[in-house]
Amino acid sequence: MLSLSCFSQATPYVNPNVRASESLSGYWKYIVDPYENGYYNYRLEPFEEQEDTSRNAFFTDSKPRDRSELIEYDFDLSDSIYVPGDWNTQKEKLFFYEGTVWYRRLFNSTIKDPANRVFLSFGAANYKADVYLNGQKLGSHTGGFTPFSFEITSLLKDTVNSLVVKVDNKRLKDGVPTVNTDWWNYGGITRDVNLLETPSTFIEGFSIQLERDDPGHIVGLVQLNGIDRSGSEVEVHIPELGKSVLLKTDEKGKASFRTSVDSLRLWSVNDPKLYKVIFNTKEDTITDMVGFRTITVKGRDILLNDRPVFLKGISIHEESPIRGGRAHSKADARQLLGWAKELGCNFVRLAHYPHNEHMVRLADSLGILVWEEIPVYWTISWENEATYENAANQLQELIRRDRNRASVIIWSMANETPTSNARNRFLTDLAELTRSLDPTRLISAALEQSSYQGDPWVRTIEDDFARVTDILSFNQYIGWYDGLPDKAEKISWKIQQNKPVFISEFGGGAKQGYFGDKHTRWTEDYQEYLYEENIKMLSSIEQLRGMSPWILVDFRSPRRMLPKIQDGWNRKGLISEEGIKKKAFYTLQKYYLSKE
Ligand code: GCB
Repeated sequence: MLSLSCFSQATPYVNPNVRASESLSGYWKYIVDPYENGYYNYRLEPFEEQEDTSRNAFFTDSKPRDRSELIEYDFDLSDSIYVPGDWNTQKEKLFFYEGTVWYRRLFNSTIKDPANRVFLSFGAANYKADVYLNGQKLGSHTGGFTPFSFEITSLLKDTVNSLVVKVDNKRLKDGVPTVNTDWWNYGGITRDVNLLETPSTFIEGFSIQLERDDPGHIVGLVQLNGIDRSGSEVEVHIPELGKSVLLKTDEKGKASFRTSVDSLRLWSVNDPKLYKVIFNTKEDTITDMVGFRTITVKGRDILLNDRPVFLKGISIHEESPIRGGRAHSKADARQLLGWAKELGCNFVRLAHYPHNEHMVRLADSLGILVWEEIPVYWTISWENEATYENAANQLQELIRRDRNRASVIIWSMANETPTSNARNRFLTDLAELTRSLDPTRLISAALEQSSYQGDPWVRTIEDDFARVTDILSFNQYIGWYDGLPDKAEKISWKIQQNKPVFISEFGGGAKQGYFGDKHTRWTEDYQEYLYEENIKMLSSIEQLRGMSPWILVDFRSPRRMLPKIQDGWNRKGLISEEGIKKKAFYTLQKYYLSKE
């Protein structure tokens, strides 16, 4: 069962997917501010920390009061940009920009009941967001891929409200991720922004799922927020099952439950059954669609509802092919997961950070299993406590958002991180935190392989963190960074851990439409050959239980600048950025369709 601490973050997350909301999507005004002139005075002191805040602070959204006043910015006269969306692909001049951009949106309050509370909810903003309403700071959020909200009840005006958001996507050495990644650092308010109205005491969060060791029971908990949170009645209602459970909250506003169920249709890949679940209090109602299933590991098998499953997967970056830029919409999710389905997948690895919520909700309804991960990637500052806190916070925000998604079966802690004591401690702490928040799902990390006892032809996994994970996952690039594709048949694997093996990455680049012989790098033929040889090699690992090759679609990366071939794109996609399938797509498809 999920732990209560998952709810206890400083600000509640009010999820627009389970209650009525008003979208603030649309064109917002923006000001590019590379020197953070709207944030600091000329002595580099933050305006917001001065007693008498200057009206030149951009978040005050000021206009000259008379014809003499000096105000050196004007949102009304500035250009507009669409929210949600990254700035890089919307404005040519911002393509390579990394720094601060200020956003402003005016809105009228449409609050229905003055006794209600109002929240502002962001799906994500990359990387740091400072949020102000009517000149007052609501708070800030760090981490580019997880949702956050702020209460705005006391600041909301009946007339026009000015919402200003400072978004800064500068890469930071001690950040999560750190400065070095293989993806584009898209900046901006990249996901939906919503206004939500709740009663004065409202349902802040809930979890509901099948009990891990007893699928005859549903377990869960509810957290209320507000003045009347303690001693309140909550009804958990699943109409289709004829189930209704009445609870009373404790002094902290929490209530947990366990109730028997029979004739439940379990959520599975072939039958992704979702039940409508309704939570009612005297004042509040929220509704969600939830699937019930178990996911466990037994020896070398992964069991979905107690039955072995082979994870036919693909890795995906959160990029919208064809339109370009960060993906954020339901339509983007439909395109990406539609291709995964066509490929024959029952599994996707959402790399290398939490993707938007539409992806996991659609995976729930399509019957696709999901690996989710946080951007603990390559060379994180393992010794830095604040870096750990940041990673842990992103993980908690992800779990809080997706704990009711049946599709999500694996929380991944990290990708290709070099082993050291500090790193092992960091990851082990993250894994412990994850288990305390959610002991029902599996834990993994994309590890690295090495030679067995110095023999380059025998490969193994030597990593202390492998002791902690439920699944032994690793990336390997035989045929691309490590020899040519024909090397694969000469390699054997000596896996020493008695765990299911999952290959979280393999692959190679091809420029769509470039053909040649199978030894010519960048041709579709080379990539096809690489897939054929890798699939053969990996199939010889007796305990292989799945894979998510790298990657579904070509994606933008500043590390990939080879002219005429890469031009700023990592070409390991099975599909080009224009949506055209390469030969290797069909190689993998054939393999997946032939597998149970
Ligand atoms: C990796 C990384 C991935 C890169 C990929 C590559 O191992 O995990 O983020 O994009 O290799 O293409 O080199």
